[in-house]
Amino acid sequence: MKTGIIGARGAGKSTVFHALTGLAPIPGTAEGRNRARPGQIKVADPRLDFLESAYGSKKKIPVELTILDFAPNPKEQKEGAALDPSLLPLVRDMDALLIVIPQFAGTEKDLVATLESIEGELVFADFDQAERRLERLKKEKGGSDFERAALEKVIAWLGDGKALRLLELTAQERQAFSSFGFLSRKPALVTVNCEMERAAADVTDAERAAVRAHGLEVFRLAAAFESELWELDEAGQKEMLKDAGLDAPARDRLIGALYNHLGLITFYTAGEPEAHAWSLRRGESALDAAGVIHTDIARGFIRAEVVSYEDFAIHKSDAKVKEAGKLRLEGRDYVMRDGDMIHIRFKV
Ligand SMILES: Nc1nc2c(ncn2[C@@H]2O[C@H](COP(=O)(O)OP(=O)(O)O)[C@@H](O)[C@H]2O)c(=O)[nH]1
Ligand SMILES: [Mg+2]
Repeated sequence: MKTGIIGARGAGKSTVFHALTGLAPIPGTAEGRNRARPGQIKVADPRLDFLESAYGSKKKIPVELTILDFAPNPKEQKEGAALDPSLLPLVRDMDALLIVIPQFAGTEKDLVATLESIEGELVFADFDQAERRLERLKKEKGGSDFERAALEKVIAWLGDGKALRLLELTAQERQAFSSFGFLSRKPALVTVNCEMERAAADVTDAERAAVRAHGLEVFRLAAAFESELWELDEAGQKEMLKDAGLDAPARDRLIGALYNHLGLITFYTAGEPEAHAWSLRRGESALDAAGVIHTDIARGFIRAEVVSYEDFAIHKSDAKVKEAGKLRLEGRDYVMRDGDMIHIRFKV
C-alpha cells in the first residue's frame, strides 16, 4: 500500500514525511529521475503487543505501510497548487493520498476552502486524462462501445466538478479504469499541519462534515513537533511528550486513521517464534490471506484454523481456546474478519 503526500509548496509535506517515518525527506527541488522517496511506517497495534506477550514471541512484526515524499519542480508547480503536473504519473500510481493543509504560524489556510481547491485540481487532472483517452479512441476508432460510454459517464461527472470517489461505478467500469489511477477516486486523509499548542484542538463539527461530504477523513498533526521527537532517545521523547501534555506521539494515531481509511483489516499469525500482523482488504478470503503470507501456502491450501482475537484475549492460549470450542475450521472462501488469528494447513 503506497500513500503519496501532496499539498502546496511549503505546506509541510516533507516535514510530515519526516514526522511519520523518521527518514530524511527528499530535497525540495530534486531534479532528474528520482522524484519520490519512499519510507516505511509501522502500524502501532496493541493487539499485536498482547499476542507477543501471550506467546512470549521472540519477534514482533507489525504491518507496514509505504509513504512517499515527492520532489515537486517549482517551475512546474504553480503557487498555491497541490500538484506538480510533471509528477502526475507517479501520483497516479499511489493507492492513497495524504493531503497536507498548512495551519502553522504564518500559513493558516482555511481547511474547507483549501481542500475544495485541491479537490478541484484532482478532478481537473482526471477530467483531462479521461478526455484525452476518449479523443484518442475516437480518432483511432478503437476501444469498445462500453469503454467509450464509461468514459463519457465519468467526463460528465467530473465536468460538474465532482470527485470520482462519490460516483458509483460498476465492477466492469472499475475494471476498465483500473490502470487509469484516477486521483479523485483515491482514498485520502486530510492532514492539517498545525502548531503543537493547537494539535489537540479538534477540527470543528462543521469542518469534519464538510470533509466527509467529499468522502474523506481529517486529522491534525503538529508535524514540526513530531519531527523533532526523532532526534531524542526514548526517555527524551517521553519527557518532551509529557511537557506537551501528551501520552504518545500523534503519528501512531494518524497512521491508524490512514490504515482504517484505506479499508484495510488486520489478521495475525502468532506463536513463539514470532507474532506477525498482516493486512488484507476488507472482503478478502482465507485463500487471499494465505497468499499474503506465502504463495506456496496459498497453492497448497487445505484449510484454515481460525480464532478471533477477542476469543484469544479471553482464553490466552491455543490449548484453552480449543477447550472452549472457539477454534474454527474454515475453507478457502471464508471471508476474513479484522482480528482473525489463523493457522493454515497446507501441503506442497
Ligand atoms: N512552525 C512550523 N513550521 C513548519 C511546520 N511544518 C513545516 N514547517 C516549516 O515550513 C517550511 C516548509 O516545510 P516543508 O516540509 O519543506 O514543506 P513542503 O514544501 O510541503 O515539503 C520549512 O521551513 C519547515 O520547517 C510546522 O508544523 N510548524
Ligand atoms: Mg518537500
